[in-house]
Amino acid sequence: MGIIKARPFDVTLVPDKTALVVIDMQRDFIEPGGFGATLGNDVTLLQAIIPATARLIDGFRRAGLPVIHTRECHAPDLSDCPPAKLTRGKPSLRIGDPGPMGRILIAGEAGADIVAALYPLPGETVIDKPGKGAFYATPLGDILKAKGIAQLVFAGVTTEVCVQTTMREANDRGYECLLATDATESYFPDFKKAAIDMITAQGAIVGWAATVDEIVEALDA
Ligand code: C5J
Repeated sequence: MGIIKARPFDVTLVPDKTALVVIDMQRDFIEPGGFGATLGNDVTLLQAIIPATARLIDGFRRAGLPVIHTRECHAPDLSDCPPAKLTRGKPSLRIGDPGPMGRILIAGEAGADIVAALYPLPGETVIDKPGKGAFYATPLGDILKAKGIAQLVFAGVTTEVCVQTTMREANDRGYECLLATDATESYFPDFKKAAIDMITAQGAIVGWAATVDEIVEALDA
């Protein structure tokens, strides 16, 4: 695998030690009528990264490296959703309420599933997570350890919430983290830029950033 021309400096991904983590590319965040839309957000911003994210996933599949998908969702009885999360904000529909794609952010409902264009292949790991970070209350750490993974490439939504939270969790656990800048998005473009700046500042304090083309070129090398 080649060197990636990343920010703030080049990074080399080690074959067999690298996995892709695609965060929460779910209908509830990306399609009209889901959780993101009920919070008053413009979901078309997030739809725009689907083609770049698909190219990144294809690059990992071609290289034979693991692709891990996450979904932010809760048990139907909401036993894993703290009241502080349930009552936060002023959405038109709260978590668990019935919406056009089933109950909002509930495991097994159509809205909680991953968008068709990025759907996991049989055998790929799918992690359901009740929090913003993908390590909290999930088997992700054990799965990565079993696969011998040391480096993680991140894509998905939203940049400053679930993606950045998971990158910080991973960084604290000793993983080298690289964010694919055109395969992540926020409902707030300024927040995306700020998150990437925060991640890469101070000599990659949380991790590196590179484009999908830069990453796929290295995977194909
Ligand atoms: C949010 C996420 N923004 N996946 N979830 O609530 O970033």
